[in-house]
Amino acid sequence: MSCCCNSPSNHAKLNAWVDEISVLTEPDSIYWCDGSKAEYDEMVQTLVQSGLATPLAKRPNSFLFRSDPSDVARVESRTYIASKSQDDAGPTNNWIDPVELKAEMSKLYKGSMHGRTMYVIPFSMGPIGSPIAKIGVEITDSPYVVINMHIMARVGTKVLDVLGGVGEFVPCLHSIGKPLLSCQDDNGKWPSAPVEKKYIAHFPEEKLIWSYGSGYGGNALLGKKCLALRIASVIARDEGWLAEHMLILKITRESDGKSKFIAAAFPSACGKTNLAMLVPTIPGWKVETVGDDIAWMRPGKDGKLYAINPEAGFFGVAPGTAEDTNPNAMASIKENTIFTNVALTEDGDIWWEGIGYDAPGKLIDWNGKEWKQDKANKDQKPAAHGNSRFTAPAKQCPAIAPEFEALGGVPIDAILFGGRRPSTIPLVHQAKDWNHGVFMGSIVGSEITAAALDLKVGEVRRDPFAMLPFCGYHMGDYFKHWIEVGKNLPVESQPKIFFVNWFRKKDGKFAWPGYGDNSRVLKWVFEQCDGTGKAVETPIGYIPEIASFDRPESVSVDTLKEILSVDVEGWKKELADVKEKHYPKFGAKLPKELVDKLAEIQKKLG
Ligand code: SAT
Ligand code: MN
Repeated sequence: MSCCCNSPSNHAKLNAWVDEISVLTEPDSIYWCDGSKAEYDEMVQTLVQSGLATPLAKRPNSFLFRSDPSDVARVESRTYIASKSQDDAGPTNNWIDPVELKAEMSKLYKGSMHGRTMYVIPFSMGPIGSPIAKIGVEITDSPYVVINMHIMARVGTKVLDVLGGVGEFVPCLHSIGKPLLSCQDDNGKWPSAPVEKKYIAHFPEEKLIWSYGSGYGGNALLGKKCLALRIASVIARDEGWLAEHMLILKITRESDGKSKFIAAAFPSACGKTNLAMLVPTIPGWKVETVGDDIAWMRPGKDGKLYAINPEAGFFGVAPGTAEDTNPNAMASIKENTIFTNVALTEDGDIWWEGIGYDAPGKLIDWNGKEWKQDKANKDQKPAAHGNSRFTAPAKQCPAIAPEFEALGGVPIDAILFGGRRPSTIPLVHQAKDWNHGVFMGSIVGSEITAAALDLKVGEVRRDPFAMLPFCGYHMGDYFKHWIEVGKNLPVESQPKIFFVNWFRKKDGKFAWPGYGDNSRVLKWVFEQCDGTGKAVETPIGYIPEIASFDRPESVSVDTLKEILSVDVEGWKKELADVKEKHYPKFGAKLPKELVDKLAEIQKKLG
């Protein structure tokens, strides 16, 4: 196979694409990633020498990066679904005509890799060779992206072997948008483009991703939100499966060794990683982690839904992660970890707000400035950015499930939805059937606790299925797809669907302890799936029987009764809000099944 891009692959389409992009972006050289440890080490050394990475004396093979202060999170305002028809992107996505967007972005990509190496990263989302996995190839001019992709996906030569000469792959083009003039370097500064030049673009018909101008997280590690959610949700719709923003956990009753697998979706800041790595407070139960962010679920021959975690690592939020809230996460980041925008201690360790102990001495904050903790100063700026992250191999998690790499996935017994809801929504309730569960997913949201943008305190910011920024097509069609998937599963094999709420308040304080005590709710979920649970039927679904529910000592019977009862007036308001404000957004694409379900519950509430 002749190719000017020194390709190790005989895949003509891939080579032609790499050639085409190198002509457009004009890099100094092209490097095909083999995924080896030597490659990782070499790239890290280059990053250390250039001043972008700081080795951490206290954590073997671990490094700290500080990004540009303007490049610290996903940029939803610059994220686009460029489908041919605007109606296919729907009311919840930014849309630009794909022809127009390509013309605009091609201008930006022209020569954008000057003075840099263009890396070609073949990667697999999902265990290599799994029938549920998908292959992508990311082209990037960021070595930071390469090393993060090494941890977050399976990368390198093995993937090219599976791809062969004609296999399908999702092309993912990424440039940080900072070409170098001759003899220039980055001067130890994080390269990126200003926000008005950033684009995170998805072309769903072509199954193509173009990202420009950001080097950070989900903007740049294109296997994650861009491929595994936005593009995969479109592929899943076409192929009859589900690509979801869900953790996957395994819960085992140790007395008889029986296990159930649970997938769960929550909007951000609801403790998804903590739930995925939960340490139960009830004796005799064990929780293990399959995934903390994304689940791909396919109907199996036996009619059950089988899920894989398409990722190989955790890209977790650092602040708030501590030994007592998430010991498994803390153990996962002891070594071989990349930290971004956390604070640095004098002895070469990391620190962040909520790590569980005071800042030791003088720190360097995420902006690279000296910082000393001043507890008396309530306005002190945090040392670690609120969205600072760790990138750690999933295999380093002591609670990783043995099925983490199971090629066929794990059979899902239950699906949970949840949000931060100080009132109305009980600790847990179970859907009466699949479509009721889809209804629950469609109304997920968190209550605004501090006045934000255009919402008032107490209003609910809806985030259906926690997929608002991640669904690659019209959300109304997405609801419809969920209903269709359910129809194709025999009722007895369908996962049971639950709605949980760890955040109920009483007299201004959390009424439920959360964290490890959430295992008590998982136990009830387990038993409901097992046919041994004790439940009460209500207008909103099944609720645990109080007498047999495993209550923690810190929660009184009265409080438990309160958080496990139906707040009829609250629910009437909730449903009116869904009917009047939330559902109309989806127009004619809102499935009739959901309208009917809403009416049915309203009627039962009286
Ligand atoms: O930056 S990521 O998209 O990878 C993480 C997140 O925002 O949820
Ligand atoms: Mn996420």
